[in-house]
Amino acid sequence: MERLSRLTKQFFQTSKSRVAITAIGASFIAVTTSVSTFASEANASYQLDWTFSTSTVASDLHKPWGIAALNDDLFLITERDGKVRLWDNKNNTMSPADETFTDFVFESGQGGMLDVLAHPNFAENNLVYLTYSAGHRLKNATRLSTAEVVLQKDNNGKVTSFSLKNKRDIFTAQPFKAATYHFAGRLVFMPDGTLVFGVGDGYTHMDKAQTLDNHFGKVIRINDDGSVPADNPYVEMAKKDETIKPEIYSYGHRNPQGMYYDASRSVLFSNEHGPKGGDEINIIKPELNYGWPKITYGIDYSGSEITPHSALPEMQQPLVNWTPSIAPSSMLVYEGDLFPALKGKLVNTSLKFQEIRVVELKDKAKAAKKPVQQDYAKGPWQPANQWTFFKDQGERLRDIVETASGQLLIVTDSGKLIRLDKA
Ligand SMILES: [Ca+2]
Repeated sequence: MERLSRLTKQFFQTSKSRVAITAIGASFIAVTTSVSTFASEANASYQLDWTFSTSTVASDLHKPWGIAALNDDLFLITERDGKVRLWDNKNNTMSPADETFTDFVFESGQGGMLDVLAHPNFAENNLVYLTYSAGHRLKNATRLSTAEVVLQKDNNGKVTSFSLKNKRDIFTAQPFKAATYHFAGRLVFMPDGTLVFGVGDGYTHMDKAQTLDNHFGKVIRINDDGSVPADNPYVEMAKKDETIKPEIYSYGHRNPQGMYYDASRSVLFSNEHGPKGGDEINIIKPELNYGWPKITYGIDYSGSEITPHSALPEMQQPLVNWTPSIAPSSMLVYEGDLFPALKGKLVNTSLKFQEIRVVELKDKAKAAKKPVQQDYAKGPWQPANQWTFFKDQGERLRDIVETASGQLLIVTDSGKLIRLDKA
């Protein structure tokens, strides 16, 4: 913490101002554009040359949590009370909220409307997936529903409004619990068409992350209709023991946040919240135990020890261990050409550290120029340099998505939608 605070003071922003975008539509505002040219370096041996302009294109969202592309120009944004907005990134317009989900979403503590993701065949089926906490204070759970997006367009084909219809619940984490912590919920489609997402340990159910008779502290994998894929790791076990949950893909998680399938490496990445210290990036593989709460590099918020172990046999070590905790919230692997410096790097958003944390991975086999012993989960990948950007915004960054042209869109807890573009 000490070292990072010191380093972030080196961060500065140039004062170059750019033209603000004209406001269009009901609730669109565009505030500033400035150019950020330098980052403080978390533990880097070279400077990452990432220069970008920053525009706050909306600032009246209610605790936005998820943002997802429907196509090149349109994005859905969830708000914690269950409302959903449509952002037109070409015309810079924000729709009025759709309220289909507000009666079904339990907004309290860390709960509420969570993530949104479009079906890979969205252009044909208009389907989106939404996660949220359902229930009430004494009995709640992470739930996943689908809905169809209906777009109304004017004569020029420009979208004028949207609505959601045919809400259908396809997964509810079991069992229900009390209290309103650790729901996880970020969604990702795998290349085989299955849908993967985390369910948190519920905070008061951390020990259940180690057993297969519940969904707490798990990464879940289901088909796009909610059914269980036949090749899930515990399907056969569940046939013999009905207490086993066949939706489980991996276990021993605390509160998974960002999830991203990196097609170039054929790897599923996730970051997750540790307790005080011990935040992690993991490469997620089926049937593996990621250790929580038997192993962790963190301690309890009270300062007491959760476990004496940071490593045990048959439990995965994190790919990246962030101690102190940066509180990651989402992640992507940058694939675009707009910011060449970011290509192939892990771009993580942070709540507590209020920054974008860029992580470089190194292929150790390539570095050694010969085959090396590979870990089943991690393959040849190991973390190299890390850099911190965006600290000057003073915002808890909640979700990030890359547009077709390589821009980055970020939503913040204070209600902003910020666009990073070429400087
Ligand atoms: Ca772990």
